[in-house]
Amino acid sequence: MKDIAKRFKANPLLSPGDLPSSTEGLEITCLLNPGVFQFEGKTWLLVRVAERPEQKDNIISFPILTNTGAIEIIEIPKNDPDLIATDARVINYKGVDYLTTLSHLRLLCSEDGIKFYEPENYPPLVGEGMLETFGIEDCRVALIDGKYYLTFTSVSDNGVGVGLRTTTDWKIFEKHGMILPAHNKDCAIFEEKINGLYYALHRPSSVDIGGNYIWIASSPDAIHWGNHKCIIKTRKGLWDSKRVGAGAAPIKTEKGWLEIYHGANDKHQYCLGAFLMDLEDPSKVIARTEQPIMVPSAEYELNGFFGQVVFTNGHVVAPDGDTVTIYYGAADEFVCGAEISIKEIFSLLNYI
Ligand code: MAN
Repeated sequence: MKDIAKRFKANPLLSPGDLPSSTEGLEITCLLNPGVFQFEGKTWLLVRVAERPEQKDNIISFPILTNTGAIEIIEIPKNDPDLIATDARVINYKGVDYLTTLSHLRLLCSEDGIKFYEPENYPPLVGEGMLETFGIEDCRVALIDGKYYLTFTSVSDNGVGVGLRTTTDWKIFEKHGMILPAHNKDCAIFEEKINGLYYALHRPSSVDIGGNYIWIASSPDAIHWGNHKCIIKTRKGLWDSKRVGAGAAPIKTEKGWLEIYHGANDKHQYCLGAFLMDLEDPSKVIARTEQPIMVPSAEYELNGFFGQVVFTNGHVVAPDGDTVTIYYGAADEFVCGAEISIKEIFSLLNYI
């Protein structure tokens, strides 16, 4: 196994204590999984900010949004026989699933790609309406013809689906609602049309037959998606045996569209790998890495809110066309950075 990610010395770049919480009575538990883009000469992160009240002994408490956008706190005694709390991220109470934190998305920018700060007058993006009462998460940002397309996970007791908002100035957003209904997440739109159509990777989950696989779809307008095809499956016995999901928008290279994706095994260890799609018909996968290209190994990746996780949904490709700076969530708690060489990824791809 070869880990080819050169982690930033300054990691973690962002920790929960670095930002103020959005609301009195809540604290930031995790800063993770940023969408990434360039805007006005700077590198920007659209960071997932996961919050909950300070935890008291013997009680699990977490916020949810009401229909009108107000925050309601739910408190459940830990010894309640109707509570199943075995995963730090989700609980089940009286047969209903809840998240243990409520996420919104916050904009940060940087001149050097390492030190990030919150600029003034850029509002956070928060969940709205019945399909986002448990928040919005893990945004991918695609820039197409001067417009930014934000695809993120919308969570509520109805399920987990993909929401879309668009913007040109990061101040005014057009809301397009849920473009891919539950259960679906990890949606990354290609940053260029192919033969006149928009393309996107996405990750529906099929619980009984099938699994957590990566699919591709096309669309005339980036809102209505069809022509779905399953292109990447989990692999028994490997690091991506349990679930796979796309990272950020595929990178256009001479050899094809290169996608860095995450895979998890049944122990919930999240690693990164890569696959390559045909330039003219991206529903054809032409190569895939057998082994992961990045494995949780640094202290901040092994230990945190949910340990053993590296998860990326945002990157910047350097003008040299080779260096990809990925920004990633470590242990579901910190935002980190690392450089990966495209040439090195290519040397690890197995052609199919
Ligand atoms: C999974 C994890 C969580 C996330 C939920 C809802 O349980 O990825 O981090 O909050 O799904 O998307």
